[in-house]
Amino acid sequence: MYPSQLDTIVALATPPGLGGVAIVRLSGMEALPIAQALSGRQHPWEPRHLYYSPIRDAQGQILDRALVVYMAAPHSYTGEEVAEIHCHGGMVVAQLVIDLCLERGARLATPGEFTYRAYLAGKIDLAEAESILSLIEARSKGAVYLAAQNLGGGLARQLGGLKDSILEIVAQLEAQLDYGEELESLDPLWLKERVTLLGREIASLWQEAEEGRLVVEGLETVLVGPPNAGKSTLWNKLLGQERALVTPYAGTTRDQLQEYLYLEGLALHLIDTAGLRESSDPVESLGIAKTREALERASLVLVVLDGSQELSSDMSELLSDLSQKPQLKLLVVLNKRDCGVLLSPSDLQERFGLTHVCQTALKWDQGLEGVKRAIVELGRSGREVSDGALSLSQRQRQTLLGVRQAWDSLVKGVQAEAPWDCLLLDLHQALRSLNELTGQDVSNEILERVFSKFCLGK
Ligand SMILES: Nc1nc2c(ncn2[C@@H]2O[C@H](COP(=O)(O)OP(=O)(O)OP(=O)(O)O)[C@@H](O)[C@H]2O)c(=O)[nH]1
Ligand SMILES: [Mg+2]
Repeated sequence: MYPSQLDTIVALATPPGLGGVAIVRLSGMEALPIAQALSGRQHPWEPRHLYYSPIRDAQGQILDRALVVYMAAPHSYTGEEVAEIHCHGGMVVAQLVIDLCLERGARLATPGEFTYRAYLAGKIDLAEAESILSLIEARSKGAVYLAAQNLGGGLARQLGGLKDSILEIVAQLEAQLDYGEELESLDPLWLKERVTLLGREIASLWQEAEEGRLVVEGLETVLVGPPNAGKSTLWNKLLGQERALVTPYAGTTRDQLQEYLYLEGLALHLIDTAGLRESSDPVESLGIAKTREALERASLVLVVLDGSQELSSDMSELLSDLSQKPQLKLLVVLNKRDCGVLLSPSDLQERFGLTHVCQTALKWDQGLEGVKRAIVELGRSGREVSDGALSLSQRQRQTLLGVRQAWDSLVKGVQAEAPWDCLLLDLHQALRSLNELTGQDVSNEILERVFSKFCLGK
């Protein structure tokens, strides 16, 4: 997948562009000789000591003064010889330093190659590599802490106990198959109890992963309503910035706008949509079709209505549809209170069995706090209490689903008193999926997929 692992690789470890400092990172056998050549400093090179050195080009001309550090194998991120040159940030300096490294025999690293080498050297397992990616991509404080839990092999440890328990059942069943006559027969009650107990553990892992997904991705929250009701006004006010266009003309928003919002620790993926109405304008109609798609995916819907107007039959239909979806959290905002009140919260609550209705005059900042409180209350409600949250990549969630499915099939088998070898098939499948989850048993294709997501220089 990657070009030769024997090469010394180089890349910018910090984001490109203007900045105080840029770090050029080298890994491989030639890392130290190249750093020595560039800095003109032969020895001593104490590992992990920063040396302040001029950096010279091939003609001996100084192009920067930098801090250079060397990390001896195997005590480095990649487990190899590593050197880092902390030069001045900017568009050109770091690129020139990289060019000098290339001239001296290094090769440009491919995205994720440093972390891939760390994985090959056994410095980190695949689950840790994925957590490093989650950490880099984290958009909230919660997501950072969650990803950090898995660094240092946390996930493998957490799942180790479950794996041992499954292996214990496997050992018992295999012994029965191989030496059945010589052994005391297995107590079916013991088996049933173990399988039920571990099933509960797997279900709670799933719950924790869902909780984690919510922290990382945010609750899918969609603003809908008729045109001109004030959806974009609300979207802007919640985010505290004038991002969406707000005009007195109905049909202003067409493309969906999305942002992440954090309210009292609750992460929301907040989507502003085109107002729902019959429209002959083809562009607006496309926007409206997208609104309907977003509604299908939503976990929380904020229906924004102009409370100074009668409820239209469209909106009445929408409210009765949405209020019948059992999993959906629904908040109705009756806006434009300053223009009069034709829709009262109690009336709507009664008609549609709604729990959360707010009255606002968003243009004048009235009622915004109430909307925020209702969002937090709804966002937190109905979430099953679990011990914690688990940060899993999409790939890992998929494998955890595999564990669940194998276990469901096992439970059915145990209930139907299926033969031991049938039960063993499910148990082995669950183990395979668990190993895949922690990255102990993965194909090259999966490795490639994981590492290709990294940015250059990581
Ligand atoms: N009087 C009054 N006007 C408001 C209030 N909230 C929003 N408006 C105005 O209503 C108009 C429409 O607001 P938007 O936020 O663009 O409405 P929208 O629902 O996003 O509209 P579309 O994107 O066209 O679907 C703008 O002129 C706002 O300034 C309010 O509480 N009172
Ligand atoms: Mg709008």
